[in-house]
Amino acid sequence: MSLSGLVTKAISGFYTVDLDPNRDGLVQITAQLAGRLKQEWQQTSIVAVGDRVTLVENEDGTGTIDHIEPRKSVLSRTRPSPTGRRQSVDQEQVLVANLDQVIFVFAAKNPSPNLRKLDRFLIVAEMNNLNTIICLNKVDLDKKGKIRQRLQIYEEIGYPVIWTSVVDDQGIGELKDYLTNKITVFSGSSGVGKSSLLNAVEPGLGLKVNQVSKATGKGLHTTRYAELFPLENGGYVADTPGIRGLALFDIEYTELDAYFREMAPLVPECQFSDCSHKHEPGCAIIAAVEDGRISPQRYDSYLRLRDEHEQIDAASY
Ligand SMILES: Nc1nc2c(ncn2[C@@H]2O[C@H](COP(=O)(O)OP(=O)(O)O)[C@@H](O)[C@H]2O)c(=O)[nH]1
Ligand SMILES: [Mg+2]
Ligand SMILES: [Zn+2]
Repeated sequence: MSLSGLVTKAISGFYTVDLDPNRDGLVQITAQLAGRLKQEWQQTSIVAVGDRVTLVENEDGTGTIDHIEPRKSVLSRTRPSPTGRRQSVDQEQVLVANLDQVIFVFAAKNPSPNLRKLDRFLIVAEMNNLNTIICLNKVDLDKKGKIRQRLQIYEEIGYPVIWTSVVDDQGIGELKDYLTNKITVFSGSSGVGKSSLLNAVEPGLGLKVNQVSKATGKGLHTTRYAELFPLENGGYVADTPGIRGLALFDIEYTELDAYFREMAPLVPECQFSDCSHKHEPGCAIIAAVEDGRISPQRYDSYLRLRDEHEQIDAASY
């Protein structure tokens, strides 16, 4: 019998598949890849959580995956190929496939938010063409609202920002509304409260909440594998392994400006088509920073990333 479903867990070649409704009433199956597919791909990202697959049930009750549907979206460590999954397979390391959105979680305190890091995350999201939501958790620790204020610029440039506190039960309902019927990836440094938020949204999940080290203010453990957890009201969430590995090693410094939402539309107005926006005359970005349309903090992030990537580029020749 041919079955279809969604891969919710992937560990060393064994895949857990949540099955679509079927004649036998099977709900979930553990499956491996057909040998033919393994040979075809020779890669770790052949199947990722979030992939839709078809499979056959074996006599011993396990499954064999014989087809993987093309991906609608991915969260990968590297740039996805615009022509689909086949060509990019050499470089692409997919963490989650077919996600609808990513929620970047920061804490108001313990650990303090690193907005530089947020700007990096946002570039990864823009590169992957993902809907992005920013969640500032632990707002109970932001008594004076200082951190909230610092995050307001992200709302101004069009990213939804949710303010939450697991302790004070703030914003949990709003967060829940965002998750319904979607595949959502939670990302952010260890210790910001991702597992706590997911447990608050869906008490049945029982995700392990980590201790934060008193000495460093950082989380002690990270979730090791990406796994999709089903939500009662429909949808799935993934509590990804620390996103530390989401480096921007596959990006050209000349295209960085395209991934800053508020800069991209202004770039064609620069006098020089190869404008670096660092010092050129007639630069539309510099003009926008000067008259307050672009935040100095975001511009500074751009400059730092640009320098960083120019150096990476120079070092690779
Ligand atoms: N004050 C405060 N602490 C929180 C909040 N959410 C989580 N924490 C604490 O932060 C620590 C790390 O939480 P955890 O969910 O494991 O973070 P994760 O590593 O991102 O999954 C734990 O000690 C939680 O109890 C919050 O809204 N306010
Ligand atoms: Mg966690
Ligand atoms: Zn310019």
